[in-house]
Amino acid sequence: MTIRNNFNFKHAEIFPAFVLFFAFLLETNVLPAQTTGHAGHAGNTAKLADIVRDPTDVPPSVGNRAPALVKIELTAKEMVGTLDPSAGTTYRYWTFNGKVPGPMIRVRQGDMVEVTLHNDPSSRMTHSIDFHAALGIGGGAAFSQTAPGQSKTFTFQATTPGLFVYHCGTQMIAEHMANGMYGLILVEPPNGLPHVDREYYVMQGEIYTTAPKGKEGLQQFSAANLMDEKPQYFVFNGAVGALTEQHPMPATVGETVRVFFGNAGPNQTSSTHIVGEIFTHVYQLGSLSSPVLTDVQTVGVPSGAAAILEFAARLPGKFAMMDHAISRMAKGNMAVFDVTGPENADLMYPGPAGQEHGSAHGPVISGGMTTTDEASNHEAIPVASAIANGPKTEAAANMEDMSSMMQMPKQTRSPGKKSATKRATTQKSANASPAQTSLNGCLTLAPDGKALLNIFHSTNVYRLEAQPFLFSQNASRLVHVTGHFGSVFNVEDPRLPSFVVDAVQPISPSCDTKITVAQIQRTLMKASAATKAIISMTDLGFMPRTLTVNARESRLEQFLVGNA
Ligand SMILES: [Cu+2]
Repeated sequence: MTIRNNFNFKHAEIFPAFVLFFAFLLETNVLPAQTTGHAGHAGNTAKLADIVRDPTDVPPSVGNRAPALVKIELTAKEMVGTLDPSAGTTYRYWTFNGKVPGPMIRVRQGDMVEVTLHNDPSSRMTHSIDFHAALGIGGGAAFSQTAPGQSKTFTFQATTPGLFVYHCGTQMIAEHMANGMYGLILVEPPNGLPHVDREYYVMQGEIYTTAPKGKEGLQQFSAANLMDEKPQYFVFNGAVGALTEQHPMPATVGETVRVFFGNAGPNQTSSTHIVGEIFTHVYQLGSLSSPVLTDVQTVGVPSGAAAILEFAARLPGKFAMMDHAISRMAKGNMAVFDVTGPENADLMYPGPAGQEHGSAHGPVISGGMTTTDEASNHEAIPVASAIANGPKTEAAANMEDMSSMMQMPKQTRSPGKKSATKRATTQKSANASPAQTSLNGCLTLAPDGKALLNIFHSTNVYRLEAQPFLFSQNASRLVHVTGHFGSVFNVEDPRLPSFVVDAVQPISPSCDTKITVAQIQRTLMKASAATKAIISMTDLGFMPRTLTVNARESRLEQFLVGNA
């Protein structure tokens, strides 16, 4: 049994006795620190660092061992890392052990945890650590204020099971947290958590910069945006694309998956959700002593809190996890579970029930909604609402003339960006009407992963916004979309006004395929019959690698066969 007596502690004379007492009670053993970090004291801030935390960096369960003394070493390092690879954006992060989040720490209820914080000599700032799992003023921050090149040690007892956030507790704390100084500590109950097949470590964070997202080069921290609580980036594990491109999280059909999820904030609550999955078990707010929630769609995780989220991988595909405050996707908030294995047509398949798949179902009945709503599926759609902002005569003409259905309808621009483009001056209609309209064009991909609709017979390009906007089957296709103009995102690039998508109809399998007028006609007929349909999740999936940027200059006539 080893107890190191180097506390920087006011009551150091009584503390060792206190520790010895508990060590005796708990039959304490000394264990190596169960952290995932690659400890080291040399920090090279001149080189671009990979600050992204691999989500598989999860320490093993405590199993059935007795309480022990666990020694944790952490090193505060300030380093320039990639914030958004797609835009060449970099940022000066402040980290624990060079990664965001810092190491996940896994201990047992009743363990003594001895924490040594080193502050790398290359640091500019003092740093410290505050464990939400610790009882005591500042969660340890009072004993761990560490100047560059120095080290501090303190010890706490892990009294309470649960998943807890830790973070730097040096003023201004919000800045230290926004810059990446946070992580999770899991205090497992005796015998640990129930077995699952895979465990992942994911933390959401906010980054506040002076320039909006998408700017190349080293970005400056913005204290003003931090105080306004308006982050320019919402990231998982430190950077845009960290858990989509860099470390998508694999699983196999039939496996159970557990996510140790923390929200570092420092300001916003996360509404964590996986598209196309339902959490089977949720340890809400990270509590391991409360009843477990079952069958949950979206989990609220406040800033400075955590949750344990579990699901069963039942279908193959790319399952996107994000904050369902879904505007944040455009600010980088996205993770992917890449599930492989056999299809399960009992759960979902394209097309009418039973067709090709022969899956079992009960007797066919109508219903599921009110008779009024059912009848509304078959009502004629008023002409005026089908074409936004056009005079009725023009709209009516458009409805009759199939070739002009392929023309650009008059578009509505959101106010406040008049100077942005020449096109704006050619369009008088600046009133942001939410009226439904329809567009035909070719889908391509923006550098930030958003889908763009390149309109036929026009140089206009629209950024598409939906919930979530994740094309796979529709990628790089000629498509017909219905929706309305206007979005919060056009502030990012005023040349790309947004089109909020209600439904997408593929016209042809690719932007390079020749199509016939009849094909478009059939698509439009289908579209008008399905105006009320919400965009189908079966058509969606997160597969950015399969999207290709092409045909920005596409024109319908290039693809048409015969009369246009
Ligand atoms: Cu700090």
